[in-house]
Amino acid sequence: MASITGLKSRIVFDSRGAKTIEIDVTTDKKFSGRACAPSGASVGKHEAQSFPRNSPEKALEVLKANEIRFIGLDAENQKEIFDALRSIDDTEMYSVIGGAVAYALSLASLDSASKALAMPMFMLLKPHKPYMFPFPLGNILGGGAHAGPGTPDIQEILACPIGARNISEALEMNFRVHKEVRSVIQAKDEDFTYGRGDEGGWAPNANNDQALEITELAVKNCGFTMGNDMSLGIDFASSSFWDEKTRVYNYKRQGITRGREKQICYVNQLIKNYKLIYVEDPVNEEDFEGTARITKDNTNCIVTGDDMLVTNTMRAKMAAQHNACSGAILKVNQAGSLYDAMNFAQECAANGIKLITSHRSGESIDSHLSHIGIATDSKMLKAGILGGERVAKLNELLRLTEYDLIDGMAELSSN
Ligand code: 2PG
Ligand code: MG
Repeated sequence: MASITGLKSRIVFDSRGAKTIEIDVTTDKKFSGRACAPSGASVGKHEAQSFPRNSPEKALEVLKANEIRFIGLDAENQKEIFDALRSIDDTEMYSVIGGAVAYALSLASLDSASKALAMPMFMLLKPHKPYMFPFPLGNILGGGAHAGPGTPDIQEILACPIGARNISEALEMNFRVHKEVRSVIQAKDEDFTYGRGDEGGWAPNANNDQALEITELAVKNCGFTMGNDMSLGIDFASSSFWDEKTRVYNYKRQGITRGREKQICYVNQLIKNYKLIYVEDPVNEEDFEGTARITKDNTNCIVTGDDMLVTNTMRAKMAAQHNACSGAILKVNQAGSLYDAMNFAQECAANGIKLITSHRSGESIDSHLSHIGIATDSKMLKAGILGGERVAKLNELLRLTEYDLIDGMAELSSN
């Protein structure tokens, strides 16, 4: 056991320069663990609320008034941390203490326990083999809420190096494609300024279809065979351009709208044309039925809920009832604490829904995400592409090869 003997909390800034919360947890008076809460730009309606009344200061105030409740707890035991959080805040969305505190406290505790017990975080979360490396799902090109005007309405075009034999090769393949995408954009647009979105993907002046063509060409130019070495995916983040009043998907930047049926057709067509291995939030976050149709018609594609499931166990149950998703994004801060997120992971696994552990668009240089990806048997790790806060997670995967415990790359097709 690693007993919590001290807590320190502060306001710091994330990769977008927004205020967030960082917490240090000390165990046995000498082992210090740290975690910093990330934040999203495309936020699901049902996610945990980051801060009470949108105020990081208020969140710290609530934590400081209740610090004593965490002293003496076993830092490894996430249920104890969860119960203490719930003794302060029993609201559905952590609106009293805020999801940011729930996130940072639970991760910092585990980090500290990992140091006290001299065991990597992933082993504390999952004590037994098998361990596999998730495939890095690299954000190659994007738009939407992560980039400015003129960029695609689709939030992210993602690369997954399915033919990679090991994690190092996988990362290298994604970086190569990312670099080549820049050259392809440049050849088409001499005014391209090398602009990038929040997660490092290129942000060109291009519509959705052009963006996909650019990426496909870059994959070919690298000498990779689509569907063999490399596959593509898309995070539509479609709730961010779904207009509830007029009930259309408003592709503002492209100057067109699509109704529900047209959107489903468009998604199916893109999956077919580009042999997409992965689509995320292809329809709005409440359309379980539409997602179920896309899932049923595309058994070779991981149809994933992010804004739809918000790492919430009840939403995972709803998806299972509707047969709505073959994949689920796991973002701890959407759920609040690590305990909440691990429950969600169990629910997904029990229903044969594949997990994809994910960063947020606003991040820190923490690398805990990589441990969570391995411990939850995630098939993929969505961690952006470039920028110190993104590469921190990818490099941690490389460090973890030194444990000789991880048996290679995840099996993408099995459950
Ligand atoms: C997403 C994420 C990460 P955000 O939509 O999947 O890419 O973005 O953190 O802005 O929700
Ligand atoms: Mg998403």
